[in-house]
Amino acid sequence: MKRHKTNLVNALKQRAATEGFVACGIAPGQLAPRAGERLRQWLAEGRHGDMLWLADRANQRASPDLLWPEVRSVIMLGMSYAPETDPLVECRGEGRISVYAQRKDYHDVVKGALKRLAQWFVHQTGAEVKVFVDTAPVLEKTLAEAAGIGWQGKHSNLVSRDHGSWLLLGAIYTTAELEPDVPGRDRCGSCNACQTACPTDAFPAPYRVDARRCISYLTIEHKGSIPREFRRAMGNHIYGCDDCLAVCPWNKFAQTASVQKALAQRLELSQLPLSQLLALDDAAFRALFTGTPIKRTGRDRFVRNAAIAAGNSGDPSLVEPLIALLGDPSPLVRGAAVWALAELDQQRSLDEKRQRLNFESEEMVRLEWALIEP
Ligand code: B12
Ligand code: SF4
Ligand code: SF4
Repeated sequence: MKRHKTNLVNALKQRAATEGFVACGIAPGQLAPRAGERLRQWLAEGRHGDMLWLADRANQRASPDLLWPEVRSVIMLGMSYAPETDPLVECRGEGRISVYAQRKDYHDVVKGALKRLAQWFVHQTGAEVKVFVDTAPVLEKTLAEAAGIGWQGKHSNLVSRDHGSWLLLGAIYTTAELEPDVPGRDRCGSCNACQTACPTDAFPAPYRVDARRCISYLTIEHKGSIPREFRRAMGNHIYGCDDCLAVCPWNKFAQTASVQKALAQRLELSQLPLSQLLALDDAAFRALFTGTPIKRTGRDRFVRNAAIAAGNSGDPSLVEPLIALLGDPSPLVRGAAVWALAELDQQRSLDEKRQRLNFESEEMVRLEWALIEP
């Protein structure tokens, strides 16, 4: 029987590779209580910010069997998205979009592959399965470590010896009883490159990211205006951030050849001029980002981010596009444009304030104007 199961797991791993997964491991259906305790502590400290959905189903997130009592094993999978260009190269006048977002939405790609693999597995075993990518109450990184495909690095993401920090994760929960792999061993050692690289000091203590300080959260998840204390530190990040991932020394083993065609990088998205992004209306936004994860954030939040990056650009040619945004229908965009214009050209912003403040009805934007002083 054991031999039969070993053959099954070997066949599963081979099949996973044909579906484009470069990593596959088995975790038990029950996580050690420590994971849940740490998750609850993280939530109690408010580190999830406005992502209330993380707290809503925290009990189910803490361990697979609390989400699905019949689960016996978790098949954890990783797909490579190793970048073709150096994500740390900054170009004046351009916006930086994180590596995972410069391609087709991984939720669709990974989910499709997971479903095909799960179907094959059901056919082989008759077991029940459920597949998850990202959005369900599942501690994917902790499970991936438990399944031996890597370890949670100090930046909290899963690091693999073969693919560095460039793996996207997915999970198949199953009622089948499979032998778990040996959990991944922490190989960060004395390295703290990711902590030093973080522009907003989002994890002064290793392994514990404060989402409220993370540029990824601020540019993608956060719906309000970007808190002032983080605006300059955002630099030209306009959608997500890879700084902590990109400096990880384990990336030297990652190969772009491991990236699936379906996840191929759209290189044109790695060098978009801010002047073009500031001018996007809804239709142009949707046309440019269709099929990518960026589309879900919506035009207003995206242009808000681009305006902040313009304020940080030192590029005087962006003054006019920012002035055009002072009359934008979205208060989120107007507010960001007020700040950015003042960063680029104090005198023009004072002139605009004199003309516009009396006509501004939105409290949030009035506050931005109020902070512009000679
Ligand atoms: C919420 C979320 C975010 C939030 C919060 C990030 C975070 N660190 O949790 C925000 C919006 C900031 C975010 C950003 C990013 N995300 Co995200 N995100 C998630 C999501 C949906 C849930 C993560 C979660 O459960 N967080 C809760 C906290 C408590 O979990 P945790 O950080 O793992 O906490 C553990 C450790 O802190 C540990 N711990 C606590 N104290 C201590 C102490 C010691 C000593 C040790 C050893 C451990 C330890 O225990 C905790 C519980 O296990 C997952 C998908 C999923 N369902 O898992 C994707 C996911 C983690 N994100 C992913 C990605 C790619 C990113 C970004 C790189 C995107 C980008 N380029 O902008 C950034 C990276 C930022 C970063 N450094 O984390 C990938 C990561 C893949 C990987 N290789 O790990 C995931 C798995 C999505 C996927 N399916 O691939 N994300
Ligand atoms: S994604 Fe960027 S802001 Fe967030 S923790 Fe990593 S380096 Fe810091
Ligand atoms: S950069 Fe260094 S500390 Fe951070 S995850 Fe990679 S190896 Fe670990």
